Amino acid sequence: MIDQTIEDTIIAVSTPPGYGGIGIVRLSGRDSLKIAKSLFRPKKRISRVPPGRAVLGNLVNLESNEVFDEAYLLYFPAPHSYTREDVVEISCHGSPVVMEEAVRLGIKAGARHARAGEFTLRAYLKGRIDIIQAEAVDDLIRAGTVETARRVFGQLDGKLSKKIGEFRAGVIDILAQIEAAIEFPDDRLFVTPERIINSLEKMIVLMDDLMASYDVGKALIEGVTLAIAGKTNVGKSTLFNAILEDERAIVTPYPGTTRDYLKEKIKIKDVYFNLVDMAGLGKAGSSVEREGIKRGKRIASLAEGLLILLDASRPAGSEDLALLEEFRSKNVLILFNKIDLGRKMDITKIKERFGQLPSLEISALRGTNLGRLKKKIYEIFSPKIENRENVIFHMRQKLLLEDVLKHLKKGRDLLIKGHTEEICAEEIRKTLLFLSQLTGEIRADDVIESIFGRFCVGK
Ligand SMILES: Nc1nc2c(ncn2[C@@H]2O[C@H](COP(=O)(O)OP(=O)(O)O)[C@@H](O)[C@H]2O)c(=O)[nH]1
Ligand SMILES: [Mg+2]
Repeated sequence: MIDQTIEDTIIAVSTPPGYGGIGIVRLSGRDSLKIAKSLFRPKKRISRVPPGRAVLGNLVNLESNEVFDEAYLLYFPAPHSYTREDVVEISCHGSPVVMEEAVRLGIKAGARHARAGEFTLRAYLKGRIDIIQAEAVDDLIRAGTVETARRVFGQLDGKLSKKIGEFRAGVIDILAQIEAAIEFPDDRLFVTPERIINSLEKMIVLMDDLMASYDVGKALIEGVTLAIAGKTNVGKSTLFNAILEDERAIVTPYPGTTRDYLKEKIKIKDVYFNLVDMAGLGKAGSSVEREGIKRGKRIASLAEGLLILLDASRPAGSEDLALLEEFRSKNVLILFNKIDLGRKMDITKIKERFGQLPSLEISALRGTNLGRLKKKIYEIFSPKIENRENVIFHMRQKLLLEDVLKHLKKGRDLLIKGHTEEICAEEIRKTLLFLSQLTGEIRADDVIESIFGRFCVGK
């Protein structure tokens, strides 16, 4: 399917849908220029279209000889283009009808409408970029912060691919060492099992670290999920609204008002947080409430961070303490709410008992300490990029790295247990397959479809 259609010349609007100052219609494939000429007429007579230079002209329906816009045409001959094929970009006014008419005329002249992500797919199929870089194209377009964009661009630029290439070279080097050990058993001095184990160990540490970066990558792309947990009526919905600066959740003095959960994105500095308000995690009054609590517990256990809210105007109850106990090993910030009503809770005692957990006193209703709260949220829960050189952003990448690691570790363990180098080499060789899938050197069409299917048309 993919191979059958790569010979077609494709066309699509590459700017987002809707009205804009300018809009771009893009063509790729061997007939791009010929087809473009069937709907574009240069203002000045030219013998040939110069590569990479804007040519001013008109968009015209040649059959009726009607001009419908003024436009620039840019021609990028293969292989110096986004797709490595002949590419033409026509910049006209950002009018949906004008652009659609240009696409219609292009199709009439022999082009085919491009599918989602097909321009980038061709860049991959023609070998200009690998799959990791292709994934990064879409991530870059969707990046929510400049920090994320900067990281993603590094991947688009080939940083992660280079790292994977180094891993592969490392694996091949280890395999070569093993071969040497097998072939020249007398030269044990140089290639001892210990030395091979050592090389494997180093590699495992580096890969483990890269795999662990998925948490950071996911947080950068999707935002950090922060759930507000606490028993009913402690002020969760009030706090949710106060942080959002919006009356998003319903607040009433009656316990059990919030039964389902609400999720909203907020940005603190350069990080997105997905804030979740939910039902109180305490005793349920009704079956609806019980379901809400069940969901709430699941959300709380899946969230990257928890704001555990306590009503400090009342003494701590067993439900409060149970909640703190249940989630104390998670990334938690304890919030003592309703301090405007005075402190009846033994805050010092709770702080002592859960000493490792950070806490803050607030009034969600009055807005007391909300600025400090946001600062703390950022400090505690923002993704810890530190000085990581590479971050992975996709589950696909993580799963393949997991496969690689599994076989590396197995190979190492076999040697440790005293098995032969041959058996160890067999395990290690298996990692090469997964490394090739990671960069897309080995093509899997279902993977390709799922990656490029996420793209927009025209990219
Ligand atoms: N005095 C005071 N009342 C608050 C504060 N936060 C929430 N409340 C009140 O507590 C009640 C329950 O609040 P709500 O946000 O619905 O609690 P939830 O059940 O945890 O979502 C409402 O009457 C709120 O106005 C606060 O900081 N101070
Ligand atoms: Mg509520």
